Amino acid sequence: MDAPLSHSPIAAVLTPAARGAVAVVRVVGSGATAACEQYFQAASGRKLAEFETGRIVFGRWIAEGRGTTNGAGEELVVCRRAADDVEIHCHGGTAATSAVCESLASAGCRIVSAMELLRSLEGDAIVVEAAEALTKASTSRAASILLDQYSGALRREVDQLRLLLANGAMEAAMRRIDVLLAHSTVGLRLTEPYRVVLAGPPNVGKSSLLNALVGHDRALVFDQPGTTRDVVTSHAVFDGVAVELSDTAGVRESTDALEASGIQAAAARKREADLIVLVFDRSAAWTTAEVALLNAHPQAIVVFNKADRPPCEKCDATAQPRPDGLPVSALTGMGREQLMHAVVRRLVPVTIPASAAVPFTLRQVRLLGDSGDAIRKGDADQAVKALGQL
Ligand SMILES: Nc1nc2c(ncn2[C@@H]2O[C@H](COP(=O)(O)OP(=O)(O)OP(=O)(O)O)[C@@H](O)[C@H]2O)c(=O)[nH]1
Ligand SMILES: [Mg+2]
Repeated sequence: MDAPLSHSPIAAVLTPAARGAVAVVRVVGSGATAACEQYFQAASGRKLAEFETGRIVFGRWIAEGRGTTNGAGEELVVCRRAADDVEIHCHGGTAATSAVCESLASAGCRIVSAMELLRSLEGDAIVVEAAEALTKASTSRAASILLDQYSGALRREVDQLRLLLANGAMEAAMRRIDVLLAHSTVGLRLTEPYRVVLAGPPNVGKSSLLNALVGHDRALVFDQPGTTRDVVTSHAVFDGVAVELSDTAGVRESTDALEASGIQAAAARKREADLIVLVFDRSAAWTTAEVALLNAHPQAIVVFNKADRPPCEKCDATAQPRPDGLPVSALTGMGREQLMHAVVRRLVPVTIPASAAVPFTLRQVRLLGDSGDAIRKGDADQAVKALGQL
């Protein structure tokens, strides 16, 4: 009979299932080295177990099994990190890793996901969550904050909180939980971009502005209103913050069915947005249509594009004056940086100090919230219990 699964070594591909020069498979647990030895032949002819740990060993992976010495097999390097903890560095892509994993499965290893492997080795749930989040971080700012949590910033803060509660310092603990929850507004968005929608009347330069912000011609620009019909998205990084920018159809009454459907798609995108940037043309008349758009989106950042042209001073056709807005020119790039900063200030109002503790999963936020609720009720035991689950 096979050994129980929990006693088998476990193996996982650590690198993503994508194109890459090198992929890494890790094998851990009692019998890991023996399992690798069934397929790995060191170029020197020595057995893997004879090399000291930490040594990088070049050789071949002979999928047919021990004893095949005809020079076939995948060239790779293997490193024993510890007695029964082996890393196999093979060619990237999926073919080589699949072949290695098939061999390892035949040798009795249980093949698991990279996160499962980490979970089975790492006792600290925050470290596991940070490792997983790190694989999804798309900016160095996000990666740096998550690396701090991986290295223990949040764990140390949780330990401090437990100490404070044990000493009856309920108010101090509450203040620190409030800081953590404020930081979580940033933490929860480290692995997905903020959704920013460029909206406004037709022909004001929304598509031009999208192109200026992302630095290449992503959206079609034309000197006639009603050019953009579908929602056009592009990704960018503003001050280290990942944003998904959506350019939308200009809003106006339209009898054209296609344009009307584009305007509907724009409305749907605006409803899902974290932030709307309302774009107007500084050189065009300010009418009731512009006022209606402005009133429909009171939280929007207002931008007056085409600021390279003389402003339209005497052509306003409504009693409601133009609001304050950021003058920009998609044509010359004027105001571009200021717009990016304004967007980031709005999306990320909290500044995270270096090495600060930042909760970054809903689980963490829920448990911190539970702990805070218990403190407010004067229940220190319950507060500690919630923190204990972190
Ligand atoms: N002078 C000047 N012209 C601009 C600027 N931005 C856009 N334009 C011009 O304005 C016209 C419309 O630009 P688009 O970017 O297509 O405008 P839009 O708001 O996306 O238009 P729709 O998709 O029809 O709603 C084009 O002729 C652009 O070259 C600007 O900052 N300055
Ligand atoms: Mg457009």
